[in-house]
Amino acid sequence: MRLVDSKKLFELQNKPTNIRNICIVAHVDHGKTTLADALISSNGIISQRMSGKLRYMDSRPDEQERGITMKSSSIALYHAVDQAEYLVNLIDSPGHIDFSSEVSTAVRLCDGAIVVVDVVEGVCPQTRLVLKQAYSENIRPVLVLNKIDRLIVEMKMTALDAYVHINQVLEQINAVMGELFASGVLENEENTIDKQQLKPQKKEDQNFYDWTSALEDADDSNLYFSPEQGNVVFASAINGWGFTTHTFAKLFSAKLGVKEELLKKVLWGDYYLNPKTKRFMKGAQEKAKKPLFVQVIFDNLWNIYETIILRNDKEKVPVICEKLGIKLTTRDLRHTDSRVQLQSLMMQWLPLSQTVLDMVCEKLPSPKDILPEKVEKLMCSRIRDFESYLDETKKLKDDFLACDSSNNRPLIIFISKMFSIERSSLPENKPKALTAEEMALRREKARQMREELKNSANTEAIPICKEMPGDSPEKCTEDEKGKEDQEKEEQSETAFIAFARIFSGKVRKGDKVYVLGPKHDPSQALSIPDFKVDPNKKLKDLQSNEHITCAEIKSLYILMGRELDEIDEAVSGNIIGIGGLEDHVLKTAILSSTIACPPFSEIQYAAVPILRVAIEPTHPSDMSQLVKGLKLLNQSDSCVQVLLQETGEHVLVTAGEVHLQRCLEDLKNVYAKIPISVSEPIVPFKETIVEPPKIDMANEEIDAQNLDKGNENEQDPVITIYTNNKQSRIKIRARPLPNKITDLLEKSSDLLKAISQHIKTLQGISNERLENKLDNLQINGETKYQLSDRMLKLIETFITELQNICSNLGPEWKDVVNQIWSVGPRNCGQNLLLNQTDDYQTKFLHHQKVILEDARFEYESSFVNGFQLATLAGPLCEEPMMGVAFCVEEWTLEKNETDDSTHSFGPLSGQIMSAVKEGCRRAFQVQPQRLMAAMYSCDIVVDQKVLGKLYAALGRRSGRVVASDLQSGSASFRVRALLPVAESFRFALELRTHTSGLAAPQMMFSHWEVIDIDPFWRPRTEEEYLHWGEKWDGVNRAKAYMDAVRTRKGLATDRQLVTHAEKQRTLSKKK
Ligand SMILES: Nc1nc2c(ncn2[C@@H]2O[C@H](COP(=O)(O)OP(=O)(O)OP(=O)(O)O)[C@@H](O)[C@H]2O)c(=O)[nH]1
Ligand SMILES: [Mg+2]
Repeated sequence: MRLVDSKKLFELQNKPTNIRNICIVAHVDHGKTTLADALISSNGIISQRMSGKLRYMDSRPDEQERGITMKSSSIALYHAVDQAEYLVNLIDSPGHIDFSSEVSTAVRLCDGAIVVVDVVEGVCPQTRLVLKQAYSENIRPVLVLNKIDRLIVEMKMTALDAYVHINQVLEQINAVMGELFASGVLENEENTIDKQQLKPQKKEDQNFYDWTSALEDADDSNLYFSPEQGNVVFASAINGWGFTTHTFAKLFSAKLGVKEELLKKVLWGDYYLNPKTKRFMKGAQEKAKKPLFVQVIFDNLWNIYETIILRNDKEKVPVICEKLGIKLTTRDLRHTDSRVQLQSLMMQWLPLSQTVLDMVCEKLPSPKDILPEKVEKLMCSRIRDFESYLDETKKLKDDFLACDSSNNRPLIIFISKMFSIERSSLPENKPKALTAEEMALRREKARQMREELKNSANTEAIPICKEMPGDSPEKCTEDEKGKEDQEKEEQSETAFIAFARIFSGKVRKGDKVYVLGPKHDPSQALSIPDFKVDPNKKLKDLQSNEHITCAEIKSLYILMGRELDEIDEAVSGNIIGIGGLEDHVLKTAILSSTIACPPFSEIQYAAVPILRVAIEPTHPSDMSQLVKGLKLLNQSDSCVQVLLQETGEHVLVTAGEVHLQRCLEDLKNVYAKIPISVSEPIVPFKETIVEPPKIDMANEEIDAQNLDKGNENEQDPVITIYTNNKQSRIKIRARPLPNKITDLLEKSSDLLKAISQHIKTLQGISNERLENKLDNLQINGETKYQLSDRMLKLIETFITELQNICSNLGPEWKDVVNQIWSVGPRNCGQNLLLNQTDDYQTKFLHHQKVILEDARFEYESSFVNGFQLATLAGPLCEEPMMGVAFCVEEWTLEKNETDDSTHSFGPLSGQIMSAVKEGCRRAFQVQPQRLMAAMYSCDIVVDQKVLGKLYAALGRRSGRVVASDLQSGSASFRVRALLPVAESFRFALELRTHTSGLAAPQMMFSHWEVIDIDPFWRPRTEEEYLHWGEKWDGVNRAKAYMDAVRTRKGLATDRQLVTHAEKQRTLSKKK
């Protein structure tokens, strides 16, 4: 039974200083949901006995079945520390890498985080990831070292060994924090120096900056986890206990006759108790003494576990209870399962929920404590500077900091995701509990009916009617039936609830608010005089340049895990659910009373959606249902992408296999409710070129002599191509781009995209007569074709970085910075178009307004588009290119007075585009071509017994092991491997079956890697002929991938379908 009703929670909502918004984050299976169970049971929402077994926050059937969390969900808990009452909004997040986007959306709403670490497994990849996420969102973490019982029961460690082991784990975690801190400080310093440099400098010596001092000056005292500070809980979530050293300081201060404060300091660390002097001394390790922590805490703990669990000594249980001053019920004492006894004993002695919630309330900040840095980070994206906002927007910073709900404060609500729920389970649609009077009335009615039935003569003929009078079905007219059906249809529909946090102001049911989309630009909207938003427009009615709608708040809820409690209003600082916004919000948005509010910076997702499948309804007539379902699925999941290909295929892009399965389940059962067929996974590839190989496939050096000359038709690497009307001649050469440049391009994709956008605007202006257009472009004294200071700064950094890289490369790369003409595909990819002509000028990175008097300028955008098209679909199998530089060595354009030829070949711009595209493809084809495969990095913890099987499975799938370490104190290995995505399907399943469930991989997209096999390979050198003969018909992995893609896309392959053709004969004989 719930101990605290929603009225009390609602009351607490109004005191932001006593609110804690926190999430539980960790690596998969480290015990987040089990910990959440323990915390929830303290509020009586689930019984203590069921805590750890129920996994209440895993409300989906598939979550329960698989035993992993897939969606993050929030629950409001009540907690009292001394006299103060707190409201804790607790979000349980998934740990599986496929669902890391759910962690990002949860972290965005919180001020603090509980980081759970399994002490046996220690720091795992996701532990790092979540710590990084928490750090970058300015969230304060506390630590729970979970599963300490495993050290005793499974690992059979002694108390001292366990202490040493835990020390190491703690050190690992703190090392991660240290790394994050150092990189964060340096980044901040860089920004401040930039700002200082922008200001006029007075002293000359300001140019000199001491980097080392930045790290030394920065305060990191609160950063690390240390038991003496009370931000580390030692726990076993499954057994329901947990403590900090402060808990024991309190318990033992009277017993030992020592002050609590002193005990707090010496309980953790290298201290021991000198029995003679009765004093605490330093240097336990040196003198081979037992540290105080082991002596006072762990020895007792070990004693209890050994007695109850390992020796199952039933008689000792009452003795222990008496010593600890705990009373167990007779039912517990008689229970045959010793774990039950242990659990109820430990739960009473060291209640986990109390320890953790106390720590949360004491150590984690309230919404009022939001830091100015965090506010600025929320308000600005990477290429936006806070100072560049208009005053109205800048003023909002104070409102964020005040976290106040008085009427003069603007309303600012951030929605981090939309989650779906069956409409029938919304509180307003649930049958309401009857009041005592209503029940009495019903009883009376029922009694009357019974009497009537008794009195009537022919009782048997009248069917016993269970419905209330007036509800009988006979009375339903056709009309009403139709209505009912309609209602039913609506009932079965899913409703979307916005998962939101109020940062400022107060929201009431029925309020009208602006919904600001993620692309909203406050400066632009504010600069338009009399800016109005059409109140009837919904998200689907908006034009591409509109990002604001008006919406009414239909319902507000307190989130209670599986349930929702309806409320009428909510104030700043709270995490709430908002209903009725499905037509206004796709995934994230801001609700505000002012359009000056900027959209929040984009949430950084760790997992890249990479796994694609094409889906179609099993019955073609269900197509519209499918489309509707896909739309809902897209809205409900921040990581999924739904695409409609040019071919008409519906493609679903997900983060991994588990994510895909969840999406398909949702689609089949909730959103579309139709049977669907799913294609085999579509694996993305990239196409690239490499330097000519020096070693052949037989591992022999290739030189001029042993190359089979007759077979070779070396082509000139420079391709000359003409437009169809021969008016323009273009010479193009393709070169493999050095890795460092590719990496830089990848890193700066958002910047490059912004530059391309800018250049397009410039071109637009110049094409349409600049003079006429200029007036329209003036916005607030700033012209649109001027880049912001921040952009200029970013471009400058990019140029310096690129120049640094190029100066270490060969002479052909020396002048890349000035030669860049475009990047592709889609203006932000990892291929370059370089202008190496003598007489044509381009300025990509030099962003000035360029209006050339050159006749070719008019066709420049066609030229660039040709390159974009070529890089979007390469010649191998129409997949995007990566890491290729196309150097244009010549571009001539003859003046053509008569327009005849233009007519017969179409407009010149089109001809140039196709000529460039064709030229790029041909230039690409004369180089050694390669496919690039997407690689997963897998992290697998395996028992040493099955290590061999894991290696074999990896080998079969062309994976390779990068590192493998023995986990300290256990017999399992942590293996890090790289595996091509194309080979990864059902890898998890295979591993599970081959290793009897002892190994489970965590796979995450890592990078693109060149498959070093020529897809068109055939023996060429003498050694290769010797090895394979002239006609080689083995399996070429690269070719197999290429052909699979080509077949899927309906392109020609060289596969021979008929090898031995023979004329068909009629076999039947005439009789
Ligand atoms: N021995 C032991 N097992 C525990 C403890 N806490 C949790 N477990 C077990 O660890 C497994 C995973 O627990 P969950 O709470 O589902 O883990 P989680 O972190 O929520 O997992 P995901 O949500 O999938 O990331 C379950 O089988 C739990 O019973 C503990 O303190 N000791
Ligand atoms: Mg979980």
